Amino acid sequence: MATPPKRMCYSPVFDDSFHKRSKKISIEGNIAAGKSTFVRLLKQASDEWEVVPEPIAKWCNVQTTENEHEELSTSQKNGGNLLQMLYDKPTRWAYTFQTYACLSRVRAQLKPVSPKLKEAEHPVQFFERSVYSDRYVFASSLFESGSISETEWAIYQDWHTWLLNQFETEIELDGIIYLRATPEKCMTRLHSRGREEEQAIELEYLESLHSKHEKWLYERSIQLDFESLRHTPVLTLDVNEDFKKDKIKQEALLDKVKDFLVTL
Ligand code: UDP
Ligand code: D5M
Ligand code: MG
Repeated sequence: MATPPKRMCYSPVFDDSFHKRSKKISIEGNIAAGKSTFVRLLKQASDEWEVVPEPIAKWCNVQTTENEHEELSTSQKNGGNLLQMLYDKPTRWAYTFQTYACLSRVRAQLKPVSPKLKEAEHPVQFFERSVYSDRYVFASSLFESGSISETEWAIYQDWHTWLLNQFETEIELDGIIYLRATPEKCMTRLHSRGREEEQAIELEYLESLHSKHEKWLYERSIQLDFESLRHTPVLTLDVNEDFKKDKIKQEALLDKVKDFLVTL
């Protein structure tokens, strides 16, 4: 059977002139590397920059409907804390988590952009992580540690490739910013953040995720299923030293981002 044409022309969110002048950048990095802190800086730095945070609140409180105004009973409303379930029993929940993480990221990427961004001359959307880190960092690591079975991994890769190919034009990235920090630094920050669900995470898990990031974005040595992703430019920023309260470091990081954007 012939492959159906890509969906771009039929999408209600597709706007060709906006698509041509806008840039989509994913902010990647280990758990607690500083992504959310960094995207908050980006948001403040320019009126032409918008941020799509990771939908973590949704994962911690799964809702059975997207319609916030619809009346639902408590049992219908509360689908559970999937992030907690993942860390409590990864062999049971890792695959389910991947289905929901991917759904919520694709949905977030397909949301219409704000009217303000539409008017911008050089609009940039920064996404906190992507459907690519879901697969090449998390799912891959959870598969290697045995939390995702062979069958689940095969099914996951099949639908992930198919789905992303359907939405390729809308979700393709122009660049990636890799916030690089040691697993030990991430562990310190993870504890200082104190997100309840994550307190049992072990250094070994952060090391495994770090190694996946390094192979994907630093060494660029992993096999990728998506042709465009193989050539996506990557800016690596060392965030081992704290930047949260250091204006000079923040300016230096922002300058690197601006220089990177003009090359895209
Ligand atoms: N943080 C910090 N210094 C920094 C960057 C981050 O102390 O330079 C803290 C931040 O306040 C938070 C924790 O490290 O308590 C994790 O940061 P964030 O949530 O931004 O990390 P993410 O998981 O989003 O990468
Ligand atoms: O927070 C994101 C949290 O969600 C962190 O605990 C990792 C987890 N996460 C994010 N994406 C995935 C996938 N795809 N699989 C498993 N776990 C995931 P942050 O601290 O901002 O990184
Ligand atoms: Mg975050």
